[in-house]
Amino acid sequence: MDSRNGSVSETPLDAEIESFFDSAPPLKDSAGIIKKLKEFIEYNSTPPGKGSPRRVVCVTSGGTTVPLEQRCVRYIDNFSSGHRGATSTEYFIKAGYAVIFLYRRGTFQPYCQSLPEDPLLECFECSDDSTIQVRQPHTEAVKRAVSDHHAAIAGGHLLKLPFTTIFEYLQILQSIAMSMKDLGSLAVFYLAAAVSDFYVPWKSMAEHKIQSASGPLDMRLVQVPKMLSALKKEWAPMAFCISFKLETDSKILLEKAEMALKKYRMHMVVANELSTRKEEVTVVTGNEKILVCRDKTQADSDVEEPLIELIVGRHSAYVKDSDL
Ligand code: 9Z3
Repeated sequence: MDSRNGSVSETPLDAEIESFFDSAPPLKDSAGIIKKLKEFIEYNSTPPGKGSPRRVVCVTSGGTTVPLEQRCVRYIDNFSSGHRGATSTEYFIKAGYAVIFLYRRGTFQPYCQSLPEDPLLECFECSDDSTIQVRQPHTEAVKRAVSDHHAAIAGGHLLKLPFTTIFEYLQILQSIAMSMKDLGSLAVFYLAAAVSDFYVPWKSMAEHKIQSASGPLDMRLVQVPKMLSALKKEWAPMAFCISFKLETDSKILLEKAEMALKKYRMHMVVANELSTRKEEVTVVTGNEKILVCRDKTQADSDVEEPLIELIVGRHSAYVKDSDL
């Protein structure tokens, strides 16, 4: 029996997923996260002023870590700066969506693109009377970042939830999906986070720092169960789902993306190659492959703007179809 949703597990996949969650370390402040999600979704389902319910998108961003020790000193990481997720979040909000931003701690944040790498130390200075002020070249960028970010949070358009490990990521994703279930087709998943394929189960993980004196390290990683199937089948079956496929070998990229589309019954798979990911992506759907490019005539353009425009259009058609 799955204690989380009361359903009986029949397939091996369900059993794998159940065992992943059962053996994961307990999520810190799980009740607090669920409360925040409930309030955010309730607020956006009946926004003030008798507006119609807002569409809600869960944007995942950044890479998950796989701890090698329970008192973690070492871990395996997945590459992702968080740029795709943070930028896409801004465009979704601009298009009227409420965004649940599930992000890796320390990665790019929405509205902070124009800030320098170390904003606190580079943007601010102490004046003679000890007040803190923004340094001249950064004034506009800081104003924009702070006001847009605060407006998104205060207006109930943005909820930010951080993760570090694969355990935290999947536990929070499950809570988000289950809280979004009742939104039906108004719910969207935009899964840009780079998620580990392999992990060390908590129970077989060394408690203390692994000692190098014992010679070469021999360690068994097991496969992370395919949560996209659970998301589609059980957690939020009516949601519009977009996953990402990342490869470094362009020859296999589209084939792998098509496989993912079919296997996990995604509505769209965004295929990208590591070295060109900021220039172009190919959106794979059931019957199309759509190349989406950054407008190269504009220096500060990005590929996320046309990508989110395409997704919003397709999602609108999906919502309309589901209403019939
Ligand atoms: C992506 O492919 C993202 O577009 C990037 C964005 C991580 C490349 P950045 O954060 O880069 O802007 O630096 N995300 C998904 C990567 C992934 O792990 N996909 C899995 C796979 O390819 C499926 S969930 O097998």
